[in-house]
Amino acid sequence: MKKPIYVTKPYLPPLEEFIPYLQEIWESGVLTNGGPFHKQLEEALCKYLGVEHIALFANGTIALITALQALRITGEVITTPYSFIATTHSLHWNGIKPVFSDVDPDTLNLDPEKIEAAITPQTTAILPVHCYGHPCDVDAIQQIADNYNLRVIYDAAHAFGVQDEGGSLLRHGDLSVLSFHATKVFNTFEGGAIICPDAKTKLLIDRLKNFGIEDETTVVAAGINGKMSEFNAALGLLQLNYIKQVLEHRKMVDIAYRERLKDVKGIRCLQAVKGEFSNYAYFPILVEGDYSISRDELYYLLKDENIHPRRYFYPLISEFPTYRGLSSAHPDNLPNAVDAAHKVLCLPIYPELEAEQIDTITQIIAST
Ligand code: T4K
Repeated sequence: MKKPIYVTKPYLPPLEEFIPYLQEIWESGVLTNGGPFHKQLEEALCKYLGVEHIALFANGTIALITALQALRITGEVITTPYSFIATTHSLHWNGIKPVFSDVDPDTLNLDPEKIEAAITPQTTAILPVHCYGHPCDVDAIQQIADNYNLRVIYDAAHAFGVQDEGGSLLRHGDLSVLSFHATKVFNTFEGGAIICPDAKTKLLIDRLKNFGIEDETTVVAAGINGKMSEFNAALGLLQLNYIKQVLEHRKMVDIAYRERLKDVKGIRCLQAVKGEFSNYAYFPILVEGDYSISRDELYYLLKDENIHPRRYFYPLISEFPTYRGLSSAHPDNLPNAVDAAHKVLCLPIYPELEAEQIDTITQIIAST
């Protein structure tokens, strides 16, 4: 049996480079609660991402839940069914009703033209996802939010380092939430962050992630424990030293796939994000009706060869038992999302993926 090829493989810097960080933690005895590595990682990420304020978290999901708490979001929130389940779960955990709206068939992000029809007097916010790290139509979404006095929280779990003409994509909306999970472009094993627009918001969020504690005797809010440990922060600092080469390699994989798949009938690559702005987080292809076999048949065919692409995001969030009873979850309301969920296959993409492995994957796809 050939070596398995998974959809991703976390980049791990040389182990010996992590030892000095561990020694420092051991010597200081500071393991968590905003220690020196935590502070250093915040500073380094602000610089790298080109943002002013960042609050680190134990994972992206708790960051999303806290972001909604920080803005006191209630009632209904318009969101995409075409995402990882955590997006909608973060609403559920806040007692907020998710309202699903359809995606644009080309970007697979929320279609701004559909959002307006989903607004009711109970709507308080929009929770879009920069799916696969591809930017949402941020201007159109902000326009709708301004017109209806809604807040915008971006689930930017896939969008680490993504830029647009004006700078970091993460500056848009009221808050943006990142994930640093092992499967992400930049990882701290587990981790996440909220990009905050100002120091006041960061202070509020920093308190919320630390039980609402202001000082030894003062608790100002019903916070949670969402803190990132020193271990994870140190991993982040080490990973940041390698982010440039990680992105370069991912870019090479992206280019190779596009080149090798461009003439395969029935296989459509999602439109590329402008070179210097992209993070090459995922490589989704759409298996269209004129391909020789169905998406699922191709998925199993590759699996038989020990190649493990993923059907992100199938099933849709709106199809899971927790959410399928909502009126907005009806497939007739979400035709583009339903279509994408049945066509998309995310091909393996990660820094160590070898040219030969790309050849094998694309040859199977092209010759089927
Ligand atoms: N919002 C969005 C839009 C998200 O995509 C996510 C997470 C979140 C919010 C929440 O952020 P976090 O709370 O997770 O920080 C994975 C991840 O667990 C999840 O973080 C991610 N999105 C989602 C898209 O993918 P699975 O169930 O696909 O993971 P798993 O364990 O099947 O891993 C996929 C492949 O990666 C494996 O086949 C092998 C490889 N792998 C994975 C892990 C964990 C490794 O080689 N090493 C590893 O340690 O969910």
